[in-house]
Amino acid sequence: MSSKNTNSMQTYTVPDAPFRPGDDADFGDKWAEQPGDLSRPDPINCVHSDTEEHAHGLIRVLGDDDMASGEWNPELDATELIRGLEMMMRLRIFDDRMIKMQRTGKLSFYMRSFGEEAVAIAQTMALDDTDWIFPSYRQPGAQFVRGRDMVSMICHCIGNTEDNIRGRQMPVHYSWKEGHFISISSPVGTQFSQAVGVAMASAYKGDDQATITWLGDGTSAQGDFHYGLNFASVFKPPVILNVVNNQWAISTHKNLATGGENFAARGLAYGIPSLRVDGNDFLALYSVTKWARERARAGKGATYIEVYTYRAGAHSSSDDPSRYRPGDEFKCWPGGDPVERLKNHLIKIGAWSNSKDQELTEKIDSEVMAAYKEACKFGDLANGPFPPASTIFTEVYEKVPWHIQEQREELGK
Ligand SMILES: Cc1ncc(C[n+]2csc(CCOP(=O)(O)OP(=O)(O)O)c2C)c(N)n1
Ligand SMILES: [Mg+2]
Repeated sequence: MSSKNTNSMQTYTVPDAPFRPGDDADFGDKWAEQPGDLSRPDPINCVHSDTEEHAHGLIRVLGDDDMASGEWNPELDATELIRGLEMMMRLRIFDDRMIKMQRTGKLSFYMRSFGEEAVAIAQTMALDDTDWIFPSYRQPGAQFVRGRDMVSMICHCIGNTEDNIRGRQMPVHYSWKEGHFISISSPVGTQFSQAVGVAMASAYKGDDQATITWLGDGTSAQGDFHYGLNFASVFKPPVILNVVNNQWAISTHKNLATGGENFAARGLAYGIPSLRVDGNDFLALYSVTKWARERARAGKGATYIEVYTYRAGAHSSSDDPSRYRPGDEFKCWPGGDPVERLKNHLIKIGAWSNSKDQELTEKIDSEVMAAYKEACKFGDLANGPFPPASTIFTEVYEKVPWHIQEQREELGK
């Protein structure tokens, strides 16, 4: 006997991705939203309801004509823009070298920021140098802004004897005390609550620091996201909370992470001013982060941002996106390529040229190559040396607990 009630109107909903392998991906040619569509509210006196349109629209500065306009134009001078471009180019070249190292067995695993280079670079440039950074694995670019040495970054990815965290973390789980760059944990999303907690501490101590953090669309389906937002809503600490909606969480489309219209609008329900920004637009990213930083400085609490972008590469070196999405999907993204867009803007305003670009590419190429060779002197995955096993037990606890002590003795045998 069937238990199915044939009169039932209920349907079981499982959302799908818009395009699958073999489909022609089509997101439309251009964004309907244009620079200048949205006003820039006063950051100090603004409340969440003043950002309704900003949470439902898309903040842009760089137009389809490669020119900057609108109230959100941060009016950065060309030197700063070229600095931003250079760091994005460095990150892309660095990522490509790390993938080659992974493919040749010199390191075990890697994750690129391909297509999302503007995110951490523009946003970190908009902060004060001592602000706290709680990244996910796709914001290593923040370290370039703060001046971290590439050799040290590569040594971490290899997990060799010069890895500053001695192989205790997976590759791309950078930790850098001097740069106020806090390591992510592999279980995604924990950084949101940690960031809010540190920002609450800043407010409690009355210091001038703010905290920024990022997690992905997929991760925002976890409780951690909501705990972080709720604490930020209640205690109003100086924190900038970003959801990087890059359309995918490994092979799971963002349609499975929210049933809502978008990710930005969620912040309104928490009473937090909420913005949605073109994540491939360097200038817009810089500008919204400056705005959020001004709010933090004035004691106005948290800002929540959806960074709207597309993960152009594979999730990681272990992933094969051709299994779940059209191969050329990223080329159809109306937001284009963040590096090309800033470059084209600079050329358009007469501050850059293709030959300068070529020269800089070659310079960075050789810098990355030299850093890679230098890092390998301290060991690589294929050849060692590795940090000694005894370092598993050091530098974690100030006072070693008895059970760890027992394990240490066991290893010693
Ligand atoms: C708690 C937890 N669940 C699952 C995983 C495995 N995992 C690692 S990254 C990832 C996808 C995250 O996607 P998203 O948050 O959209 O970030 P993106 O990779 O797109 O930047 C998953 C499922 C994990 N590391 N931690
Ligand atoms: Mg994602």
